[in-house]
Amino acid sequence: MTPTAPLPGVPASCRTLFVSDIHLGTRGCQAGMFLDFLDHVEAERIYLVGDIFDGWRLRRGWHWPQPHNNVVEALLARAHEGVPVIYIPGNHDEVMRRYLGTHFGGIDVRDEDTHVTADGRRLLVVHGDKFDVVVMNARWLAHVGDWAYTVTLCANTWYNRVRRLWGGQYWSLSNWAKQSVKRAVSFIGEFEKVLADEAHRGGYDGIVCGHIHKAEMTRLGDVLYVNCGDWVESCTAIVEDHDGGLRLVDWADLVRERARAERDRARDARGEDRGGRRRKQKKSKKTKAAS
Ligand SMILES: [Mn+2]
Repeated sequence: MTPTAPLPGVPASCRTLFVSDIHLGTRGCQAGMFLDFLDHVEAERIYLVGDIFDGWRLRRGWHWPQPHNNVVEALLARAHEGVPVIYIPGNHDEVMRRYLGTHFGGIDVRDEDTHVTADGRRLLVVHGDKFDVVVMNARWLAHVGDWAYTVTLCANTWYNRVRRLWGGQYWSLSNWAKQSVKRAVSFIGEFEKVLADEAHRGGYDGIVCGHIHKAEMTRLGDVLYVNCGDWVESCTAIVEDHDGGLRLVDWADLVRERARAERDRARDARGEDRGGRRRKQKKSKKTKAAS
């Protein structure tokens, strides 16, 4: 697929594209924006870093307009064209976890993956929900041994499995944290730290995740913490250039800039200044100089 006109800040072609938390099937999903973004970038490899659709919501009320279908079709089309697409399920689309290790329509479903950048850095790619319980208990977990960390990680999976058996909702740590600003701020900091620690523990150069709907690219200790953000509250993605450089793309911001630039161009063409007034003075001077 050939991308449409390039946009400043976004490479028309990139080595890898990382996106997470699209939440197809919910009213908040910005499917149209995501399709527009996908139209502008050609990627050699695509990572879907979890919560691509929202199974928990779908069960309650079906909301699946045409653009949501188009997103699925666009991703399948990329896979069909030979672009490796790796799907790492999250907690909202965890039904996909039943298909770990399988391959459908050219899409690989994996629990996690190791991505090696063009400049040789090893990045662990995970959604991030399995660290919820660790994030909640980070304070006391810091004082106990490695075994407690492992047990807590396991507990998270089982806790939610049992909850589901009883017909309960997935208990969302991020939703809980969002109930107060103070809680949200400390939660985000804790989440970032726990995930960076996990990368460090595994000897990775960095970690790519999603889950908390907060795009970020920052160095924490000796590892790179990268969060894809989301396509609900914001429209963000992570792009790897051909030389291995990573960048955070804020699509909503770029679209706004594009619209502003187009308005300015149209105004310039009409001979108006940025405030919409005709540039009479300047024009007459120019004509004088020309004559
Ligand atoms: Mn999630």
